Amino acid sequence: MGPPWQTEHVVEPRFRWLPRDPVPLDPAFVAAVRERGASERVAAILAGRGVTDPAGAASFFGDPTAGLHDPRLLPDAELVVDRFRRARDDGERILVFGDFDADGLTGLAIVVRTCRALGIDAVPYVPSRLEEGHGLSVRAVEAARDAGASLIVTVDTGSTSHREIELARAAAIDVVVTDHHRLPDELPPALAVVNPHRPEVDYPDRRLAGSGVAFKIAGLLRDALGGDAAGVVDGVDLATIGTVADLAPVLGENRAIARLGLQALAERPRPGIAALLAVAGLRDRPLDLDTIAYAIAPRLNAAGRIGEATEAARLLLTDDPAEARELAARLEAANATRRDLTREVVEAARAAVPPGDGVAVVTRGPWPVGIVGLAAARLAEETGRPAVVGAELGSLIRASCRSGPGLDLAALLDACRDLFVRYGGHPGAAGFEIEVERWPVFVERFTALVASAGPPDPRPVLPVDLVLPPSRVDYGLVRELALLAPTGPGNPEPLVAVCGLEVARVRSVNGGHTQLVLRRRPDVLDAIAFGRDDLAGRLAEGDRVDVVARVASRIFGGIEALQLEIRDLASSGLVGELAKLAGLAGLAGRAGLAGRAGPAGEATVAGARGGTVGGTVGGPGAGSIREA
Ligand SMILES: [Mn+2]
Repeated sequence: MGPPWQTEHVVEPRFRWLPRDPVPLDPAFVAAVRERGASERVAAILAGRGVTDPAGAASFFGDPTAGLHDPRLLPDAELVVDRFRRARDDGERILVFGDFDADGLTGLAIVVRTCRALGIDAVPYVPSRLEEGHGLSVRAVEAARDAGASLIVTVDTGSTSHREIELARAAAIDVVVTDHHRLPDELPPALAVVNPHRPEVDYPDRRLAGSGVAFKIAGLLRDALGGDAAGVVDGVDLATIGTVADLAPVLGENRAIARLGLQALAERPRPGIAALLAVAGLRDRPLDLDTIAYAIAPRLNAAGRIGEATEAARLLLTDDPAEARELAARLEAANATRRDLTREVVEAARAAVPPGDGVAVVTRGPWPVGIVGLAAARLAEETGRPAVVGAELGSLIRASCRSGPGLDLAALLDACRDLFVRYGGHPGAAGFEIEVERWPVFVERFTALVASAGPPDPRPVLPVDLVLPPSRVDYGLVRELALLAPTGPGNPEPLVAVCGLEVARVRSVNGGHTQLVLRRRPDVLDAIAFGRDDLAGRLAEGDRVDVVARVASRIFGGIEALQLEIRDLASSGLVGELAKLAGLAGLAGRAGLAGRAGPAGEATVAGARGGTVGGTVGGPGAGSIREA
């Protein structure tokens, strides 16, 4: 067979396959990983994710409770304990103020439940996204005063609420800030600021989400004030939901939280979560972090996006199954509305800015503020260009911006700062508020800035963890990669590039998928490409392909079988970087030769993405673990 450009069935990759840069591996680290039943290739993947030493390996694979740090290491921990003790002893009322997203709501539920368990009167308060926005609100301070609360505890927010905290102080209300967002140079004037980002504090892990900080506070209070309840791990299920919803990396202490949380969710789901899973039709499915990210979090967020998030807070606080069912049904309805509205906004934006028109998608309309971020994300993904979607609010427009890699939105907005009422964000996601009459000036300047930044590669990146010859795809690999679970943000599902497979059978299956049988010598591998019904028409028997896939093992009729869940597919040799790696690893053989004989048949790549691609060839023994 000739090179791929001479065949009829050339399939281009849809993604930019990005093998990770190699990083040198500490032999002690590799030894620690081997002790846990994994090989050097898993060590290489972990190193690429920032886990590089024996202690890191121990916490990654070891008992998760050992991965929880002492909450007394948190900044202002002692102040917090003293203030809550006084609140309990004096019968004070506390207003717990949580942000309206899933991280804030779960954190709020943790703190309120802990207070109540300790005999402290706690009132939950969730701000309105539309009317109060982010941060401690003046309205909440007034509500605290009216309710006779003498202490406000913020959750997942408050680090920049200097003015509102001053207001509370003027009303003789103490404020304890618990948060995980970046701190400004000047700390807010609160009684205590529990934020792992405080520069002078050496908390062992700064990656906690807002609900993670709340979970730590709960442990701190139970240990200090809880008597019999000291040492009890409670609320870890809620912290897991908040952590994953906030896309905090599931590594370090967050991984410990996630492992304990998944266990708690499976063994004793609280009524609100059980009801939410039931209305989503997911009650009997095994629960993983994807279920949280794609089913639980959007439903908790939906109420805040199209109405008031208070209902979601009530769902997390209730112990009554009947109330939970009723609230879950309402969230389900809110989620359906959210979905319809997002579709409407995306369609309206598409009509206003035809695809292929201009360097960026910039549009505005009378849309809910809770929806424009979702719409911008969808448009950016669809078009491969930055998207700005504005919600018109009288004389103001509140806009959300989204972009793929290669463009720094925060820097772009910085260059337009003189036009905004306020703005902020990250490279990939940002937002601003602007007066209506300044919008045209913004649009002109923003598109000029995007244009001068040059054309981005519209193809999204697909990180590749391992490059393997077909012969190395086996049950040993499946078992080893399973040790990385639970996977999620920061610790994604490992993807393997398998080079030089031959299409033995291809057919489309119901639901818009393509099923393949891929030949390697002497046997075949089953494969499925979800959402890629185009492949059935473009591939034919005998075509040679490279794939990037998740390696799964499925039980069909009592028999275990390997299955490649294909994330992307290309005609063999089209992805030059892989060919180079494959060549290094001795996979160049196109006639079904699966690498040179011997153990050096595998390229492990690890490390930060980007830059030049070079492979570390697995040394002697690298591929020999559990090889059949
Ligand atoms: Mn958060």
